[in-house]
Amino acid sequence: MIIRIPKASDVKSSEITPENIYKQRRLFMQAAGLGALGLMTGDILAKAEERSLRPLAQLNKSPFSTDEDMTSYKDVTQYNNFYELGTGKKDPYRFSNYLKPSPWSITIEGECTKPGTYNLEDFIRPYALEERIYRMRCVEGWSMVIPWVGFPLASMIKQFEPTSRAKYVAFETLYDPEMLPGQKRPVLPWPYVEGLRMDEAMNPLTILSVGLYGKELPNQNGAPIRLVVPWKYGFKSIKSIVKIRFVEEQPRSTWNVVTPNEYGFYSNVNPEVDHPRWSQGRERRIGEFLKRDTLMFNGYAEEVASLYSGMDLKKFF
Ligand SMILES: Nc1nc2c(c(=O)[nH]1)N[C@H]1C(S)=C(S)[C@@H](COP(=O)(O)O)O[C@H]1N2
Ligand SMILES: [Mo]
Repeated sequence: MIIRIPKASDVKSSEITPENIYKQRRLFMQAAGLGALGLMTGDILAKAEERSLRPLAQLNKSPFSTDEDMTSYKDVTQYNNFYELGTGKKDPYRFSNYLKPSPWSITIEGECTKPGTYNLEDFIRPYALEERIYRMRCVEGWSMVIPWVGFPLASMIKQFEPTSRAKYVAFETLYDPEMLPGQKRPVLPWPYVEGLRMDEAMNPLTILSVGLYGKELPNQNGAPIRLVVPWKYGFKSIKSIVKIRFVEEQPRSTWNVVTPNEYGFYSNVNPEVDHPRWSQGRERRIGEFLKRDTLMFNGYAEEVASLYSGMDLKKFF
């Protein structure tokens, strides 16, 4: 069969319409702030069917939980920061279907006696899941109360037997521009990376989360597995983790690499150390109208202040 490829000059004016519509759509997308992702109308429609999230059975509520009012499921899952799925607050929800969190594997590397690559199910099987209702504070000045489902990072660390050289734990998000289309643009250096000092990682408040509100994690919240460190600004809680490495030196963390004068490695919530461009003294709890005071270590001082005794928190911000 012979296929005739038309030249541009062959195209009749009546056939130009679809291209005009395409251009109009593109202008609309740019106006809506979505052009940066290069995503078109069809992509939004792909959102129509959502992934069904399995309920997670037999959860005990951790005594570390706060009894404050929880942020609505809608806000927890439709007001997000996950730049791999767009920079707008609703983008991660809108574009969540790009991410396929199953099958998923995690690689454990570095200074430990049991490195290896595990599929997610095998990786989490040894741990009892529990519910942890935590305050979360974003460096941008908003906060939420989220009922996470997860297990202590410390339990996992013990399983892999880090050597005495392991002073820090480094984490990496998936790099896959098809599943995380925000990675098609150099908004941040990809993949997103984060890290904790070993004693921070071992603190009982630090968890790996695989769910929220009693169900599996929605993609926009970092499915299938993400870190949750409630006394630090939200960006430390890295999403959609594929790699965990035990290291001797302080690892890189994405926002510190991009803007070191604004974001330090520690990034503990601290109302006394302002961001260079705004105060950190107050915050808006999503769903509430009036602002409230931000608490030292996001209200978790009793549990974590001792980790930083003797450190100048203005220097190590
Ligand atoms: N990989 C990755 N992890 C990330 C981010 C991101 O852009 N990419 N954003 C961080 C920021 S700034 C915040 S406040 C929290 C938000 O988590 P949530 O959307 O589940 O509330 O995720 C953090 N983890
Ligand atoms: Mo954040």
